[in-house]
Amino acid sequence: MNARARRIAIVGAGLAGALLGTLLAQRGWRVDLYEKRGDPRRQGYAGGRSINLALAERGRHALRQAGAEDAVMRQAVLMRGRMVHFLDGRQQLQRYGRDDSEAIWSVHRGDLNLTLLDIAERAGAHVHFDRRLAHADFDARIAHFVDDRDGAAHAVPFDALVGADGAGSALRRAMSAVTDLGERVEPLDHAYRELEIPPAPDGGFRIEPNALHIWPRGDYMCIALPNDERTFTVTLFMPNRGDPGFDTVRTPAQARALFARDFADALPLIPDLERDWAANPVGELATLYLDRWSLGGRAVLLGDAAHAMVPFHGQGMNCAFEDCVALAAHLDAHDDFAAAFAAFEAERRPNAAAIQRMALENYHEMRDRVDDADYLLQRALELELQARHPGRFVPHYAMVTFMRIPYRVALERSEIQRALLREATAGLARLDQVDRAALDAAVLARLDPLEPDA
Ligand code: FAD
Ligand code: 8RB
Repeated sequence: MNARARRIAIVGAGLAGALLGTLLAQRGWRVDLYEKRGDPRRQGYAGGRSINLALAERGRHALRQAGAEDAVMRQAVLMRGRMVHFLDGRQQLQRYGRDDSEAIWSVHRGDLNLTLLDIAERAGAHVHFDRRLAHADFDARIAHFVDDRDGAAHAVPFDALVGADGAGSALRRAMSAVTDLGERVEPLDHAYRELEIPPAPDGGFRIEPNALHIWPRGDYMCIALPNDERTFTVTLFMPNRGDPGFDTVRTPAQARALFARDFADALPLIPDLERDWAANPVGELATLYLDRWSLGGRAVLLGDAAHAMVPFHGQGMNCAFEDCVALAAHLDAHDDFAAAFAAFEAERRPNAAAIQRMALENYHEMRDRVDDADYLLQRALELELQARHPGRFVPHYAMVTFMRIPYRVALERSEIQRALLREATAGLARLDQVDRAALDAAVLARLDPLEPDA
């Protein structure tokens, strides 16, 4: 692209917007970011959403490209596995990887966003706060922003717009007004509500800090992620309708009764359960599918704006960050926006669809499988096969979380592996009953070695 065209406007300075702005500014682009909220460094962070997120290798790698990894990791809390809380109060740590180099990290959303904004500005990106995209004229290439403090309108000419404005994307709405993006929203018939475990009286963590806690209960579950200020954010996921469901568990007293029955060891950890229940809204969960993410060379969507997903693989942010690295690379490699956007979309759309599907599948695994004997047998066999066939049989969770192979490849291989595990353990109760010779032959026949640098 000629020097004059290396100029881009990004809508949304959330997680993806701030990272993409950094990556492009570092490559010499003129970057303008427009964010509907005020500057969080001046008025305190008003994210309004869960305070922590799980960061995995895909996200860390993207942060590394932007020189932001060290600043983020300084505030991150290690989660080395799932701490499963059974109904009888027993707990069991199921490690995510072979050692602590294979782990996920809990990061504070507000701190992360602040760190990324600082880094974006230091790289030379221009961040304009209090600018909410209202609509866009793609023929005249003018974006219309509103300052919600005084209602003032601001018209801004652009060369190309990137929509990093989240699941409720205003840019997506503007694009849909002039073209059919093939938008489909599939709501999950489950929702969530957040609660908090405060620090212990001595200021420490009330439960094991270095784990992602799960209370699997079949059709519903609680999870808890640690925060560096010694609290945990607890999320209850439950059907919208049912027993229990958000239609029957409505009042704070009904919530306490549910916790007393099904999450008895968690209840004493949440002293303000009634207050949290009343204060925090029920959040809806859905998957957003689009057939197209771009409008010629004028606009492109990424992150949640393009492919919002259910939370159960903890990959929404990680995937959004991976999108940023891919889009920056395609913008550098192509002479015009239309070609760059088309190449980006071709690369990322199948991968987004794959992680959307794996995220839906992991809900079932988390709430209903992690305490099941069949599952534990298959999991043990998976670890054994990983050791017997390094670089060929890699556990599903590791492919998604600790590697950067395309999500689409992870999904394909996971399906083959799951079938192998199921066939090899059918009707068996113990690992020593598995027919190793037949299984080894099947692994070699059905799985190619992974590329060495993936
Ligand atoms: P966002 O981070 O939502 O950023 C969008 C930005 O655009 C915001 O700053 C917003 O103010 C701004 N904006 C919106 N509309 C406009 C407009 N009209 N004009 C200008 N600006 C606008 N992912 C993980 O990987 N791991 C996790 O553990 C995890 N936990 C999560 C927990 C919760 C409670 C939630 C809700 C999500 C979680 N996610 C997690 C998903 C993750 O938060 C998202 O996938 C990620 O934030 C997407 O980044 P984004 O930049 O596309 O959107
Ligand atoms: N959005 C996560 C995992 C996988 C954990 C495992 C799951 C809360 C909203 Cl539900 C969930 C995971 O398989 O053992 N890694 O990271 C994060 C998760 O939920 C986040 C905190 C969340 N996301 C709306 C609520």
